[in-house]
Amino acid sequence: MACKMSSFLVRRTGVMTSIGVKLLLSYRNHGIDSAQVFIREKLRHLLLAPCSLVFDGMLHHTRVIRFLRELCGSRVSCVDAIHAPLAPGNFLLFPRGVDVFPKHHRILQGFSVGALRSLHGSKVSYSTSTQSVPLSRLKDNFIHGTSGNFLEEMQRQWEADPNSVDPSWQIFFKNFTGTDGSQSSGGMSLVGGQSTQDGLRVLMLIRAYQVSGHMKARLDPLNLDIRAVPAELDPASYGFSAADLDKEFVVGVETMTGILGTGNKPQTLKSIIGRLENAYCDTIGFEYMHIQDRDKCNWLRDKIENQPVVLAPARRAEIFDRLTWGTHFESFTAQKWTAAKRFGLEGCETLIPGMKELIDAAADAGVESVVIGMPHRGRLNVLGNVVRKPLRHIFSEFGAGIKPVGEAGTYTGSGDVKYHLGTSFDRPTRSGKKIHLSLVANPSHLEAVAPVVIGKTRAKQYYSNDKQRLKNMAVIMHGDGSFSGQGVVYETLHLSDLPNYCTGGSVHIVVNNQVAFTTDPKFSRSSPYCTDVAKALCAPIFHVNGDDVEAVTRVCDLAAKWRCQFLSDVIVDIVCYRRFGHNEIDEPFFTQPTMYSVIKSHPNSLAIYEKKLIENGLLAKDEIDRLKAKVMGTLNEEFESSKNYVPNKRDWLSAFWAGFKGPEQLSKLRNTGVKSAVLKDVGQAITVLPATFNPHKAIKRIYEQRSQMIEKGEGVDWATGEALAFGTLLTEGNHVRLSGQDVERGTFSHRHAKVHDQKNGQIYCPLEHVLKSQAPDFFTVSNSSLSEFGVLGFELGYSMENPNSLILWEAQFGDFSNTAQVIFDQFVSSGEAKWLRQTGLTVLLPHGYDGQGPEHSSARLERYLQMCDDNPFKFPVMEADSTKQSQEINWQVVNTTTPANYFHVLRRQIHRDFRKPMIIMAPKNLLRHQKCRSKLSEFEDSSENGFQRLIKDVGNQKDKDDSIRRVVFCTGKIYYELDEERERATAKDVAICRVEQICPFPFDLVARELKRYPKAEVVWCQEEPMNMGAFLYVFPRLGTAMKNANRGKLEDVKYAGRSASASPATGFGDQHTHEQKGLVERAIQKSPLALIE
Ligand SMILES: Cc1ncc(C[n+]2csc(CCOP(=O)(O)OP(=O)(O)O)c2C)c(N)n1
Ligand SMILES: [Mg+2]
Repeated sequence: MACKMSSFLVRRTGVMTSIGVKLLLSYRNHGIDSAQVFIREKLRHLLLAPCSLVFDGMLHHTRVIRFLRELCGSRVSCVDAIHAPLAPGNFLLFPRGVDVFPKHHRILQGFSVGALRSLHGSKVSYSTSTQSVPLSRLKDNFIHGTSGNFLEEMQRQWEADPNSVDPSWQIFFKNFTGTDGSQSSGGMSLVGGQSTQDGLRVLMLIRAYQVSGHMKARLDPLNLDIRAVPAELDPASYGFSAADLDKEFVVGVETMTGILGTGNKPQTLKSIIGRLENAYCDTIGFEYMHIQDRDKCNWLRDKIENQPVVLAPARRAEIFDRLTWGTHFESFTAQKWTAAKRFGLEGCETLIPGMKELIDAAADAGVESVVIGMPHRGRLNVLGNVVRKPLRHIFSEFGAGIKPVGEAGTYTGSGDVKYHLGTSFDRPTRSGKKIHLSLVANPSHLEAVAPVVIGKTRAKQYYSNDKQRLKNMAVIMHGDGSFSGQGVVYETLHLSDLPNYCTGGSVHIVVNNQVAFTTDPKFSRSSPYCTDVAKALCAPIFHVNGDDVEAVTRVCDLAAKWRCQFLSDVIVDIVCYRRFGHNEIDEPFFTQPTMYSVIKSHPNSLAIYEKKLIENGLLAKDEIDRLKAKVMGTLNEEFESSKNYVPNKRDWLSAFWAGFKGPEQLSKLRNTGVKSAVLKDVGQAITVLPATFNPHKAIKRIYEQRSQMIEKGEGVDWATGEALAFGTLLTEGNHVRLSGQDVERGTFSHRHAKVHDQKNGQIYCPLEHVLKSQAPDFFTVSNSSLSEFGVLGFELGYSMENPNSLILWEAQFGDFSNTAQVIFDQFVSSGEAKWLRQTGLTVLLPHGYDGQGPEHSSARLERYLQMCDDNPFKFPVMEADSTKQSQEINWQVVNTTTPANYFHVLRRQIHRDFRKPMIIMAPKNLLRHQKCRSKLSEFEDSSENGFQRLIKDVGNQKDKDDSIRRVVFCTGKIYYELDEERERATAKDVAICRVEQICPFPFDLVARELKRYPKAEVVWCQEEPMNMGAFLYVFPRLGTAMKNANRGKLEDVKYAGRSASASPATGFGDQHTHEQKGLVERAIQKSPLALIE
């Protein structure tokens, strides 16, 4: 039936509605961008036509509406109901979606034709469907009742004359009917009786499986997690009955793969449903329809909907062998060490064959090295069976926990429990390759290791020139409770596609035993799946029943392939159970009686697989027995060998670390100064912008000033000093990387490491051009995501890979670093002691009281000092360069007050044969302070230059000075305020000494200064409250130095600073000034200070 011109509104509406269907599909499947392309390509000519067009609510998405408005201006409006006739040339968008819009919008459902008729009279016409369940009565939220009618009308038109409809619809109908239109017979029965409505109904059913099939999958091995099957998976919802099962349908769609691929022949409804059930509702639940990229969805659809290959017997034997290893490792250790905590894998033994499959597949795709992070659960099993740490070594650790023998017999650290230790080995793969696996040591703090793993992976990619990110890959394991509960998971996931943090995607495996310690999932997360957080990244999620080992290996293989194909994250969620308590000594029946009564009689996955193989004749019984005997034999042999096993020196030295020293091997400090010519060259490179570049005029001025500093050799400011340190390290072959929030410009607008061309937006980074043809990323400065925990963890992991690099993380303000406290406590301050892994990670924490209130004044210096492991009461034996003291300490805390000293301390990080983390209290107001300047000569290579742990009073050079009535020790920027007050008060008899390195404490230099002023009153001055800042760290050490110098005792030390306080600083500006002035005056005042009470 041809459409009459007089019914233009319906016709147009019909066209638009039908296009709307396609648009919505496009939008749903591939996202807004794809939908916009569709609109641009397919609708533009219609939108520009001078006629009224109605979008009946498909285009409800605000971005689509905004986009249409951009395209068509004010002709587009969005209304709740039609109140007036449509003016020609106007568009009307009205919402209709059932589950998208509030209830009151529902009244709009199905009203289009009626409403339009009332407004436009007989111009509006529609035909009644002859189908048993017309589309017009379907409740689907995107096929509106009227849409079906219009679509049918258009189909009839197309049947009468294919060229009468838009070419895109010609293809659409052709695909749906399997004919080219001209041979159609009345529009209804085309292939096996298929009409457009039928086609749409089948399409909707298929889509429902793709979207929600996982809800029906048999995921829980215990069968306790009873989930309601979504109504949309019921064919009856689309009007299908048993009578339809044998009807044939063609469901090919140009842009799809799998069941919807155009290559499909006519299929009966039964066979379509069968395929869908197999693909989506068996023991794997695929969640991927949230991915907004058509190619990725198609890639997955192809793998999911086309049946998995039947495994060859050899593959089955291999899986069985691997599962036997995974299972017997646990039972063997359980039997040998009945009372030991090992956080066994029982209930998820299929993880072992799964991981091996993953690694094999990754190796086949070109991966050469895998960095692994994982929690306690199953760690020993993974170490032994996957990473291939010698079993005898693991078994030996079950004993008394032998201290390994260091090179000189002492560097053994304080150690850690066996299920936290890291290691690395080369594992042979199925295809005969070798793949390097390193398991990163981790603390008990769940998920904290995740960013460390990706940082290390990124570093490996950098050092191996792995530009495609194919050679090095991260695999991170999680528990169900921690994956959904810990925020650092989200922080880590969000680094995955950032240019300077991307690792080409990680494979995540969740050992989802459906419990967290004693807490059930319903009390530990608000989302249906523990993996839902990953949907934010558009990562595919494969839920798999942990009892089905072949399914587990299949998804692990698919995950590796996905990662290597699309270089983005992917999640495997192994739904399993925990056979015992949280650990082996725990009683699970206390809290999960129902679950554990099922678990008690539940066979393990090996028994299930063995039964299946035997019953189906898939593997011979004697083959099975042979494999089992082999595994048990090896376990017994390793156990015997473990009895006399003495571990070698720790394997902490990877190739890059060869030659680096432990504390018992004294390292020499090299000079940190730089030859004047090099300084000039680097100085030039970092202060000159290309002639054609158009910087902001303020930046131009800054760069000109920097250039002057280098040229004149004086007045070098903080940012220039820092850039000189970075630049000179680069010339010496060291990689430099600075990351953190807004570090490129610098929070305080002082660094301007990257300059933006004001005309074309191009970016120039002078430090990227210090060397001729400098390699990309050799110098990296990068703004990070707004994360501290995640990003600091990342940089830590990065820093551990190669010592010939200066890796820095800067906090926006120092106190924001407390959201990364786990990384400081568990890794940076204690990692070397626990795991013998060194790092020279350098942390810049802006600190200083300048009236900005409680949250922007203090970097919580006291916390970092509290974690220092030197003895406050012992005066150490110090050699000239104090290197031994630095080698023995766990980390360094410094608060430098001159650009030159900052330069030297940064360079010192590299110019020694060991690595130590360094926490720097970074200045704020010193960045522009006129007195906080250095001469270029102070950066030069000379015997006088180098990092000064303590800067003695600049005005007092005598070896002994009886005239000084007070010596004030302080640290940081308060020095400049004290100096100013001293000048104001003409208090020449006060000496001020700056403790630049607070930890390790410069006992020797403090004692030297104490001796220099034998009559002086000893004062510690600080701007922080008494319970904060350096005071509590310095106080006992100052006492020890006084005793050593014969200058009195601890009680003689006086204090000039703020009183103890809960909040780090006042929020009232006047109060701040009053307090600050008061403490500085007290430190300089004529009369002696009172003793501390
Ligand atoms: C950050 C953190 N909080 C608390 C704990 C204490 N804890 C250890 S294991 C555990 C349960 C972990 O549950 P899940 O992530 O599901 O792993 P599972 O033990 O079940 O394998 C808890 C709460 C911890 N280790 N780390
Ligand atoms: Mg759990």
